[in-house]
Amino acid sequence: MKNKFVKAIFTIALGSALLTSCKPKNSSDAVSGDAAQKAYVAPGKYDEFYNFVSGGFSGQLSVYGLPSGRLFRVIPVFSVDPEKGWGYSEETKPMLNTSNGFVPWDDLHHTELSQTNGEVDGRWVFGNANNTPRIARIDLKTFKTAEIIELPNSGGNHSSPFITENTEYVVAGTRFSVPADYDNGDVAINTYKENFKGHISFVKVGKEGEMDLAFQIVTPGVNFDLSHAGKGKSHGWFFFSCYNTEQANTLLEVNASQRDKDFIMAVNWKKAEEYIKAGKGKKQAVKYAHNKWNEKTHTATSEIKNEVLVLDAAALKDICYMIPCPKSPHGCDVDPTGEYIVGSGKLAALIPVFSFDKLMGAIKDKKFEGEYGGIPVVKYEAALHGEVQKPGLGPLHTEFDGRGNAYTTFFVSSEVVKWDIKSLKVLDRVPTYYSVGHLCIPGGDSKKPFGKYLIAYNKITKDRYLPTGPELAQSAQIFDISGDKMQLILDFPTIGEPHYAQAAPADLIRNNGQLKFYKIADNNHPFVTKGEKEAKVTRQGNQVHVYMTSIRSHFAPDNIEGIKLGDEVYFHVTNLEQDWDVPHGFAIKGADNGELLIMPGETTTLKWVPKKVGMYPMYCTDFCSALHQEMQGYVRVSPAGSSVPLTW
Ligand code: K7E
Ligand code: RUQ
Ligand code: CUA
Repeated sequence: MKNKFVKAIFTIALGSALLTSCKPKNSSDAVSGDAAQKAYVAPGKYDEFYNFVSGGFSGQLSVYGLPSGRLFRVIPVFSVDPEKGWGYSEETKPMLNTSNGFVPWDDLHHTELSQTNGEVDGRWVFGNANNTPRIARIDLKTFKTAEIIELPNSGGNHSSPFITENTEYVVAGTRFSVPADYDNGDVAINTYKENFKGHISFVKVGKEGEMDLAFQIVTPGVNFDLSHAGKGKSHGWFFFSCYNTEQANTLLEVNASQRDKDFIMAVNWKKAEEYIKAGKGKKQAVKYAHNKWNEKTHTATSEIKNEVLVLDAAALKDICYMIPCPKSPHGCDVDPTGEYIVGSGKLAALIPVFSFDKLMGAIKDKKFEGEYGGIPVVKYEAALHGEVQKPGLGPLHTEFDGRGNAYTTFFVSSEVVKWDIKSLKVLDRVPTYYSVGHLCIPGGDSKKPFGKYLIAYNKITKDRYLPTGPELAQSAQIFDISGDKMQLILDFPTIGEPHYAQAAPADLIRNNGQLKFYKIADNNHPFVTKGEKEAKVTRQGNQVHVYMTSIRSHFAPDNIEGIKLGDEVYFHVTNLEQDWDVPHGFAIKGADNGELLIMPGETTTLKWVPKKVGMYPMYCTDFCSALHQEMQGYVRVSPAGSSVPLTW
């Protein structure tokens, strides 16, 4: 009865929200008074915060300023990017290697800044690849993707990449239950209950940020949706929202949401670490890629690993516990004190808030209501701090301001709701335009939020900008949350489809030892050319290596003859500039590997296999000086077997 009723309400609400949200909600008076001034950053002035925004199905990560909403940079991560030659240059191609070969696209949902003592520290930002499960680490000294690790036994790496309070681990949970890679995946889909499993990955992060897949925990088949680490008193625990605990293999609403409650799974990872140390992990044969960027040689390497250690949650009994959580929980967020765990049932009409202390008591006193696939299920009331009643429709994600308030997004009723964590009273609500997914408060999932701004990342744009045909940019909105009432101060368009985003004070990132250019003396690239006089062209069989330099405003060499059909030509271009902000580009007619963008002091390689005899112009693609247009040259391609000598 109750089930049907909630479902009916949800269906009606969803239906009407989709209809009404298409109408402009008097958008013109949404911004008022001093709002414009609050978002205004005068020309030549810097923003207060860096905002690292996931690019969704663009596979990239973009960097904005807050509160201006200005876009500074798109960092290529999981998708090729012709603008920067990412995935096109020979040096970067290995970064996109996987156990499935070269994968030039993915879907990046969540960004997570590294932390020290539970506070954002500005060293790295992590991102997840949802489709071909991977985690990337971006180095904030260079704003470049430094490392990508693939995750075996996973499908839809959604509950990822969330971190522990000293960045000990970056943690990921598989969204799809799948047969483990070490079992045979060639099974009937309707054997889901027997053969499909959940896996959580613990990726150890070293001093320099280097990642290593330390171990995995296998669970019965559930879909892990989102997660967050405990902090402070709950440091040592990790919390995952789980849906489809019916273990259905088709997720039509009737199937996946039959149960009144799904779960939040609490994981005692300190205990899991002890079990690993005690040799309780089982070695399983799997294949996954581990790709690293080497800052010394400016080349990437990709290694395929063959093994992972797996702990069995059901066999060990005391590393995982299920907490019932109303209908299809999505967001799973832990407040700055580490005491409160907020679950957000997408189909629920309330928000349950769990207490870490009560959960620990319930586990100690064995207040269980049974098992789920061998994992103890804690009684709902025994772990519950309380419920936020009638907060809105379709709760998704919650962040915190560090002043005792929580802010939750509501997709269906299209609003952000502010509530008091202790009393669970709703304090304020503002509409979003339209249908908000994630939100971000700088430091909002850490121990120390900077609760001045809140950014809502909306799924639907409709009438907010000048129309651009059937497809519109996604829309973000900035709210000032420094007062009692939230105030909308700015809309700004975003790239791809943002999900989660994080932000950090600008000075933290600016003062982290950011690099301005590479010292040419330190360039150890195997094909570096350290001065124009050393520029040359060499041939080994049909491989031609061009040791090329670029400096304002010419290439050396700039006229090459003796290339023959059937040759593979490698242009190794070294940018000799030793000045901030003077990249050169390189392109040649007909090249199917795009272009290069070479930073000062760097060497980058374009592979080109000419397909036709003829004259091929090449030029610099980045406007670099008054004589940029003069930065050009020719390559002559002769028939195979021609006697034209190699000259330059
Ligand atoms: Cu809510 Cu992929 Cu984080 Cu998007 S998920 S909204
Ligand atoms: S040129 S400044 Cu092609 Cu008109 Cu660009
Ligand atoms: Cu170098 Cu333009």
